[in-house]
Amino acid sequence: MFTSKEEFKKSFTNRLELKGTEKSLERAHETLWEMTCEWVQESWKRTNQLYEENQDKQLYYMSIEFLIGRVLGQNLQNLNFYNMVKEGLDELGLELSEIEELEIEPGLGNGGLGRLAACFMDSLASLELPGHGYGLRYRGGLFTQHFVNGNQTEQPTNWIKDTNNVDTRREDLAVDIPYYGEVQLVMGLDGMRTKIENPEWVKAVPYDIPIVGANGGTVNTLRLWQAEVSDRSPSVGKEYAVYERETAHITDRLYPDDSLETGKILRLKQQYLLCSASLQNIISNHKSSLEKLPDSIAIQINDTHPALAVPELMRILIDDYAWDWERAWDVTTRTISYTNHTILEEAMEKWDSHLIQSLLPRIYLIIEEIDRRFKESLQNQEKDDETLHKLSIIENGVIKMAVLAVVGSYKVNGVAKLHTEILKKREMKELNEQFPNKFHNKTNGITHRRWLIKANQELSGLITETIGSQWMKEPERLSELHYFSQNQNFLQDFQTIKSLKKEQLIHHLQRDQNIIVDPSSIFDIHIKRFHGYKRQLMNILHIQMLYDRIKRDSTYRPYPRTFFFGGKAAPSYHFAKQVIKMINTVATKVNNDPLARQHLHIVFVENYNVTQAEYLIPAADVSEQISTASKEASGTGNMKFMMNGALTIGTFDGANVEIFEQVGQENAFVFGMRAEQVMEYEKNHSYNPKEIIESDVEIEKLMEELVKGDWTEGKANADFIVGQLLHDGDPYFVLKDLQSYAKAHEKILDAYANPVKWAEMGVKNIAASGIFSSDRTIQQYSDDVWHLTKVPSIY
Ligand code: 26Q
Repeated sequence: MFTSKEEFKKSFTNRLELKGTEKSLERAHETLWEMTCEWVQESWKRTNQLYEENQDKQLYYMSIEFLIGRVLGQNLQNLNFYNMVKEGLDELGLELSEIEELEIEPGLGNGGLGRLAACFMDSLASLELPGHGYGLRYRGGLFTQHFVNGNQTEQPTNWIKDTNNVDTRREDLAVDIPYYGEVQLVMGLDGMRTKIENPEWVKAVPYDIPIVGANGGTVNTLRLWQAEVSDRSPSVGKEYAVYERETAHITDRLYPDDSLETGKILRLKQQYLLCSASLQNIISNHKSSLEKLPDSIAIQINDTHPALAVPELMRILIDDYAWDWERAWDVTTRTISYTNHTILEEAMEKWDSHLIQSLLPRIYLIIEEIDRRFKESLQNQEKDDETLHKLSIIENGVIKMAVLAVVGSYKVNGVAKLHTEILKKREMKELNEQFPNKFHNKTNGITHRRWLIKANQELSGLITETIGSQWMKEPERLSELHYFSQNQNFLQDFQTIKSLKKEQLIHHLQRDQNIIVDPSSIFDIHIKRFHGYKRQLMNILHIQMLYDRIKRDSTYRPYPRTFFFGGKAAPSYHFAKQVIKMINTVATKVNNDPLARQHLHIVFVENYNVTQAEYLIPAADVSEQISTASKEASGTGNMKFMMNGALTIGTFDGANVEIFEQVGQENAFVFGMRAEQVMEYEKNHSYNPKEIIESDVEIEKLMEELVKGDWTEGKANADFIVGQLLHDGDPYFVLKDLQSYAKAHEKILDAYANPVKWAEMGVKNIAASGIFSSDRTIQQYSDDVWHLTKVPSIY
């Protein structure tokens, strides 16, 4: 460890020289990486020692995705070395940001759910809480997106290098996972035991990533499993080469679908590998006191993807430790808790019984028994058929993972107030009535260390100069900024920083995509996965309306705006891909029109990921959070924008509701239908988009243009978009909310015309954003669900 810049420079130069005379940026990166790893190593070891000595309760967060983003800069930041290293390198003629650019971010997640898991890891370590992650080490992360002729293309992303990876292989902790085989009863020393005969064994090897908390004192572990061939005999009747290939396949890539792709055997193999390997690993450390498991550990499952943890923990306790069912069920259901992240019916995981039965025969029997006992317990409760249907885990050959997860855990939560209410009152009403104390809300959060301190060092510096540095530890203290929303000097500094962040984004885009953007335009940013309910389509339709108005009305000359889009569509999600194609087509038309381009500019950022988000969010004036009310469980991008002083245009959906509550609706642009209205329309099937078209000339004209193909290239594209809006009944209420959205945009223009007022609103947003730090979320989980004790690091 070093204590001064001079020491760092000396040590860095010595190491660099050892690597040879050629001084490349790559070599500097390698050197800095190795040094950082060494600094982390010491604290990592010490943290683990402390946990072991104190026998502290440990939390294990199981998730099929961890979208951690780049690691080097964040670790330096949390170690409090960032500025010293930056200055030191500067003096050596090296640019830290350029070194950081060499890191390929591990894209081990699709979007919100995976990024949330990463924010939680950061908060756990920063709050000095013993909480670790279990996930999968996909060889290929989320695909790289390129546009060819306006269409999304997908290339594999390989983030793993030959040397200097972020993770360390732990061969010593490898475990074997059984797939297939037959369940048999065998006589053991203590009676009959269940055993799986002739399974196909797969070895799961863990790779550990250190999670460095604020100030570098606590370093927790993110353990990712990789599938490999086992030394045990492979399955009978399968060629070794086939077994080898199939095994490598298991953790070969992340499923690039964030909602739809179910029923795939490979996905099931992934889920079981995660659950079984993690539980074997956990249990091996608690063998001697399994009765006390709920006091010594907590397991949180991130959505239902790791819900097989319930039957797997039962299996281990019953088959490997000869427990009876009741004892095993008691311990299991006091150890596991579950977070739901969706209310979209199609995203609720269901598995074909036959598939589970054949791949995981013992697990299937346990799920069956859980279901049988649960149904038995309901028998004298006089439930109607509809209720029994909602409460069944297995029905008509289908296993409902959400029901399994609720029944098998002691706490279940939604991720924003509105979402939890919808779960309790509608989607999971019967389950909530059955288990009245199980359901609770934990509104999501984001780590302010990555999304403000790291991504916007300039703003973070200004905040510290203004209110001191305590807000970094207690982000709710950002509220002290409220007072400065009336201070002209402060507002001016805030504006200067916003312009600087815009310049930095422009520079980045110019280098990456050769796009030139007007820095004085309003930066209006819509970045997230492409999905019907997120309504990127509504955004682009509104831009078309603006274009028409500019062309038609010579008095309408609005202040210049740049509309940024960013996001990927699941490769099999055709509608989302058509929207991407359409946005690119509209962009070409608008950006090349000599008149329109003075007012409107569309920029579609290719390959949106965590790194791009770190450039985009601090530069935003306007944050687009426009999902159909009731559909977005929470959203977390909304919080990142707010914390960087952007103003939200949004619906009353997910955590937007709480954002508006915190900052006041007068400091945001709220529009559109409420969740109850949407759900009412859905229930009664009473929404007819044709009525909107017929009663609104502007929308009618827009639809005519769409039908004619004015805004699309090729007939297929027009047919798809028009088809969804007209023939499929506009399932996401795009046309219904369009005018209300347009009015909210008008208000944005009015407000922006007064720059001081605009800045004031931005500062009020920052001041009200502290509650959305994931530190608050994690503290609430710890208080209400996990009951962890802080383990102060020695620093
Ligand atoms: C399921 C089965 C097969 C293949 C893939 C999947 C799958 C994968 C990922 C299903 C869902 C996801 C991800 C869901 C997700 O990201 N949900 C988001 O979670 C955020 C964190 O809570 C919320 O803020 C968002 O509102 C929610 O959409």
